[in-house]
Amino acid sequence: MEIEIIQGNIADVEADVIVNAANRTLLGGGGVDGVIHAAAGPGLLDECLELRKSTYVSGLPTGQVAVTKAYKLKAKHIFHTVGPIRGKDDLSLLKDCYVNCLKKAVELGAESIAFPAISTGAYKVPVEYSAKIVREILKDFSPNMRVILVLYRYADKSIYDEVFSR
Ligand code: AR6
Repeated sequence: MEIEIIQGNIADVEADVIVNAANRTLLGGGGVDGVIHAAAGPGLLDECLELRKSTYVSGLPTGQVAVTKAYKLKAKHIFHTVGPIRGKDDLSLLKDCYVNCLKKAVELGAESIAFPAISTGAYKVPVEYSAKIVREILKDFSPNMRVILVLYRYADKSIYDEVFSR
């Protein structure tokens, strides 16, 4: 496994899988979710609406993953996952987001996957907590895959770099 930590906009990253930090409704929002929907185009919202009618009638539960096509993104799939909200949910569910995405990526034969720092924006989870969880998970993950961790803020990339250098 190859781990890359980069600063940038996740919608510009080339990878088989782009992970979206979604919300339960699957119908879009701000942050990463807004950027991914805007870059992918309207087909994505249509597919999400269909998923809500068929598979996730009461919304996507925190920690689980829903797969859609990638539309105009340079990817094969978008994985939508909902992180825990600080002060409301059990933060250990953040681990489920990453583990379930990685398992699904293996299942689909993906060779690369790009993650944002799920829950560290609107959902207020500290970036250092996120970095430690992600590092723990990736330490135990053996499949031959390129994992790209995309941080939007330079300060957040520095925190990830520091935690991964320990
Ligand atoms: N590329 C990579 N990372 C980004 C980008 C980008 N273009 N834009 C922001 N970030 P957030 P959450 C960083 O709020 O905390 C949405 O409204 C950002 O700096 O996108 O899981 C959804 O619809 C932060 O570090 O996701 C949900 O309602 C990280 O991505 C809710 O927000 C996550 O920030 C989900 O909140």
